[in-house]
Formats: sequence, C-alpha cells, structure tokens
Amino acid sequence: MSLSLEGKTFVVMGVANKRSIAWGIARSLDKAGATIIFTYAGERFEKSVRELADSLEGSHKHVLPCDVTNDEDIKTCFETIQKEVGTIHGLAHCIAFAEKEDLQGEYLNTNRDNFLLAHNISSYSLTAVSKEARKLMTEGGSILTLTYLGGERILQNYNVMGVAKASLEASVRYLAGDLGKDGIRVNSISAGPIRTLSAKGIGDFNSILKEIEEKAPLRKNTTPEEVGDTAVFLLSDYSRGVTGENIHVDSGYHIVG
Ligand code: NDP
Ligand code: KAL
Repeated sequence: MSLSLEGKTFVVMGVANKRSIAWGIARSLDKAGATIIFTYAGERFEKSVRELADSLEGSHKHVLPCDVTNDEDIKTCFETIQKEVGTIHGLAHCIAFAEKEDLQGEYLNTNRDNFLLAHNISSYSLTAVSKEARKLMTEGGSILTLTYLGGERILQNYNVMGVAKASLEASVRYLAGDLGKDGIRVNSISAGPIRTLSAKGIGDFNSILKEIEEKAPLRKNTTPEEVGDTAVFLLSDYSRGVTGENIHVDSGYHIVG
C-alpha cells in the first residue's frame, strides 16, 4: 500500500478561488497523483475554477456545475461523471452558506427560512451528494466533509452555522453507518480558522487568528495545505480503519480549556 493516489478519482466540491480550503485539498490530491473532478455552484466561478484546474500538474479535465440546493443539478452532475469517467473513489464536500445577517448578534433571532437555508446548503447537501456518489463508488472509497469547532461549542457569531455543523457532524456518523457495508467511509475534518472568501468581512477575524497563535498547542494558525494533507490521508487506504470520525486540523486548539 502507498499514499500514492495514482489511478484514483475524486470529486472536489467547493473551490471558489485559490484561497478555498477545497483548493488546498485539490493541490494535495494532485501531488498524490489523483485525478480530480471539480464542481462549482455559481456560474461566475466556472472560468476561475477551470483556470485553477488547468494550473495543476496532472490533467483534470472535468469541471462541472452543481448547485447543491437543486436535486436535478446534483443528479445531472453525477450522471455526467458516471458517463464520462465511470468509477470514483471518493468525494470532498467543502460547502457551507448562511445569510450574513445571521452570523452576528444573537442566534435566537434566526428566522425559519434562514435556518432552513443554512441547513440545506451546509448539512443536507452532504447526504444528497453521498446518495449519488455511492452509485459511482463501486470499489468502495471515502467521503469527506469540512466542519468547524462552532459545531461542538458556542463560538461568538457562528450562530446558525454552528447548529448546521452539529447536524453535519451527526450526518457523518449516520452516513458512515449506512455506507460502511459498501466499503465506503465517511469522515470530517474540523479545520482551524483560515482566511477564505467565506471568512471575508468578518470584523474580528484577526483577533480570532491571534488567539489561536497564542493559545493553540502548536502556537500557529491552520493552513489549507495542512487540511489538504489530512484529506489525502482520509481519502487514501492509509485511513482504511477510520470512519464516522471528526479529525481536528487546528493546531490542537480544540483541547485548550
Ligand atoms: P470558500 O468561500 O472558499 O468556499 C465555500 C464554498 O461553498 C464556495 O465554493 C461556494 O461556491 C460553496 N457553496 C455555497 N453555496 C453553494 C451551493 N448552493 N451549491 C454548491 N456550492 C455552494 O470558503 P472555505 O474554503 O472557507 O469553506 C469550505 C468549507 O470549509 C465550508 O464547509 C466551511 O464551513 C468550512 N470551514 C472553513 C473554515 C475557515 O476558517 N475558512 C474553518 C472550518 C471549516 P460558490 O461560491 O460557487 O457559491
Ligand atoms: C466564528 C467564526 C466567525 C465568523 C462567523 C461565521 C462564519 C460562517 C461561515 C459561512 C460559511 C460564511 C458565509 O456563509 C458567508 C456568506 O454569507 C457570504 N459570502 C458569500 O456568499 C461568498 C461570496 C461565498 C463564496 O461564500 C459561501 N460560503 O458561499 C468562524 C470563523 C472563525 C471560521 C470560519 C470562516 C468557518 C466556516 O465555517 O467557514
């Protein structure tokens, strides 16, 4: 067994730009020799995702639309993959969304529509894409999602996204329970804060990063490369005994009281 992923194909969902954690995962997969299929939501990102895909060492020809709020989109996306590629060996789900107004103040002000939107995109989507991906994972494999510490404890401003991440983490366990018999593992990475497009406009992001530099056991912030390399481990057979797990790639911050 080797950590080479040559001959293996993975779907990476959620590259918006070069700062995206999904892009860190894609770079690590590319280094390991894997073939990557990219999916994006907004049309405005198609060109940039294709350019990024073309900038990698390996040849990654497939860049497909997939808005995870739309069942037809998900079905069409995975049918296209089935037709054009066939078997896949795993998937990295790097997608979350909540309305900006809900990422400040009190959680209890979240209205029903915004609560459902955050849960739809950030949690249910993992179940929806896993159902379609399973059909193409004929040799077994590994599904991965991204979560944050705010799903385990209250963190200021994370609010409805924390509740959605708790739901996502529970989904990881139930999906692991369902898919284990098909040789498919399901895990999450709980990443430390990383300055991405999603994190843009968050007033006190600098102070969050500073606190981690001061208090985390490793005294440094998390990089997309660190998340990418743990993703390669979870997507490879080296982690063949691991499922339903949440691995913190956060310089150890979550153990600090
Ligand atoms: P990015 O902004 O780079 O990525 C977020 C992605 O979510 C975008 O590519 C966006 O695509 C996608 N997305 C939103 N709505 C939809 C939709 N309806 N259908 C499909 N895709 C959609 O941010 P990150 O890399 O930071 O986020 C990736 C994941 O990492 C998220 O789950 C986030 O919660 C998690 N995470 C991030 C941390 C951080 O500090 N940055 C820490 C811990 C976890 P588009 O723009 O095309 O709509
Ligand atoms: C405690 C932290 C501080 C910030 C609070 C909330 C962060 C929530 C993340 C969530 C995914 C952000 C959004 O949904 C942003 C969205 O409302 C506006 N942005 C966009 O629409 C852009 C253009 C697109 C690309 O973004 C998305 N998501 O589609 C949490 C920090 C310290 C750690 C983070 C950022 C965690 C996380 O989950 O991302």
